[in-house]
Amino acid sequence: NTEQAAANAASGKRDASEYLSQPLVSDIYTADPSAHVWNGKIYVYPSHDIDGPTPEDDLGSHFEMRDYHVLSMDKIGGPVTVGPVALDVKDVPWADKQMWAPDAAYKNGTYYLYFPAKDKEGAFRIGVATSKDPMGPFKAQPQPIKGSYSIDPAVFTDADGQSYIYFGGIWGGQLQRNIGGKYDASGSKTDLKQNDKPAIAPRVARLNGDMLEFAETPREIQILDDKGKPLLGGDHDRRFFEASWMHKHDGKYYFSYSTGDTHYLVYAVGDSPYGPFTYKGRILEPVEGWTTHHSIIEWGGKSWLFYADSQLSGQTRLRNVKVTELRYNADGSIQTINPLLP
Ligand code: FUB
Repeated sequence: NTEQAAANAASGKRDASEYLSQPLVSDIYTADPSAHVWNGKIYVYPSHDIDGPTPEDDLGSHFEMRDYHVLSMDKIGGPVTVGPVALDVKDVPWADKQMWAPDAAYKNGTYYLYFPAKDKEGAFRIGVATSKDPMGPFKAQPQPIKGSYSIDPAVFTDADGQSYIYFGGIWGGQLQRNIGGKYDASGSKTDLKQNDKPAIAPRVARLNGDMLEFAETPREIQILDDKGKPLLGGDHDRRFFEASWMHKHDGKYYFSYSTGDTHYLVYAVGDSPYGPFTYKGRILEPVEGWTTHHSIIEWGGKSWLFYADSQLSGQTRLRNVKVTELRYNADGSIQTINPLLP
């Protein structure tokens, strides 16, 4: 991995030693890593980036992914196994293209893979596929989750066993075209263009006991500033763009996400899985490449941030996943990480 990064660096890119951490795998391009610890092993569910003909645009049309591979490792820093194809778009009856950021969950002997894809009408929906093996292969449900829309599902299971699905993404993720839960193909390409109104909210829904359907109509998640006011649409440094993740620390609920066009990973803290959440600060400063997308797990008595950048290729459409330690201050705030060494 380091050799490949060094080769890229030699061809005019950054030197490999300038990065805080190195790509986990270089056999395939990967992004949007959702990590989980099951049976003492770490499993990472990433997007599988491929090179395609579509030019880059603001809608992410250049992210033309068609399948998923699961990564596994016995420990952080140990060898990483790249699994075979875990799910292919051709085996998802309702999906047409763009298998974007997935997540996974486990319940009662079954692993669930949650994934967004565009349907045949060009609307993003969220599907579920199941397997008895965390590496797959997964078998997709014939239809997307009823009432689902937009992208970037993240499933969080609370201590009482109840699971919640967080999702949404503006611009190419189409959240702004689903106000009211119904897809409007003629809606804005970016956001609501209302800088002084509350920003478009990410969504959360309780999952049914079978993990295959929403148990309720998705709710809007409120992200507030330190005065209790909703973050505004014009606040691009802090407002929600995409890449929801939920984790708990010291009994508090941490909702984290990407600010997209300002390229930060940030977090907000609350007392319930539904929020409201109060914005607290940055987790990760901008990486090389337009996007990053993350997950946070505990392993070996420490917390770990999985994220992605474009170190290996130098291209936004061909990313590589990474991991680094995430540290808290005594007051529960997260220490901001710089992905590039000073
Ligand atoms: O990988 C495609 C999209 O880019 C993801 O769904 C977003 O989170 C962003 O990483």
